[in-house]
Amino acid sequence: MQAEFVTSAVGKDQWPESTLPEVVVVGRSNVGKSSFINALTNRKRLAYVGNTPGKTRLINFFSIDGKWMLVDVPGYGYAKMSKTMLKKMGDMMEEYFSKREQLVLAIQLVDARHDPTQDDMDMIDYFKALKIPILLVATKIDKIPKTKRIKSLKNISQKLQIPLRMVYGISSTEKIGFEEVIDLIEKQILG
Ligand SMILES: Nc1nc2c(ncn2[C@@H]2O[C@H](COP(=O)(O)OP(=O)(O)O)[C@@H](O)[C@H]2O)c(=O)[nH]1
Ligand SMILES: [Mg+2]
Repeated sequence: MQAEFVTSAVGKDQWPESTLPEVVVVGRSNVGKSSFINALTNRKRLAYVGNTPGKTRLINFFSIDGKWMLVDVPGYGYAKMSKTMLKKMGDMMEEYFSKREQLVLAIQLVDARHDPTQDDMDMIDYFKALKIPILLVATKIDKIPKTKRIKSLKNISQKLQIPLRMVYGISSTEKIGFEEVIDLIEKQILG
């Protein structure tokens, strides 16, 4: 997979002038979003790992194989952010989710070890309301014993009301689960 940074944007006027299908990656701060993007694209520092949570406050666009765009938005649920900043980021993301016509898939990351948070549920409800297809990715699956992984995916599927076939477990550190995720993204892009 050939990934290339295209641009960062705050508002609509800065979104790239492209008609490629877009896949957005969302999740709570520290869920492993940057690690996921790097592992998916085989790049060490395409997205920054382990930086101050909530520091990446822009929408970042990456072109993948010249065929589609991977879109990275700020992590949510970071408690130490001011109300003003939260509102600004919320508005920025809402504008993107609701107005970007070529958005074909939302990859929602949740931590495989825990129940989804209220923020996760709100995010999912929002995508459902906008009729944006959702792929749920449970991160850090390496931290769960192999025999308990299915149970964890089933729990997430049930709590978020997403069919199990749209729930995948991945590990960015052990590079588990990425082929399946890539297959699904490609299917979704082909429509
Ligand atoms: N064990 C394990 N740790 C991970 C995995 N993905 C991310 N991490 C760790 O979780 C922390 C947050 O990761 P990061 O990618 O920066 O999360 P982000 O805030 O969502 O972008 C870092 O310490 C990562 O090394 C994973 O698949 N397995
Ligand atoms: Mg990050």
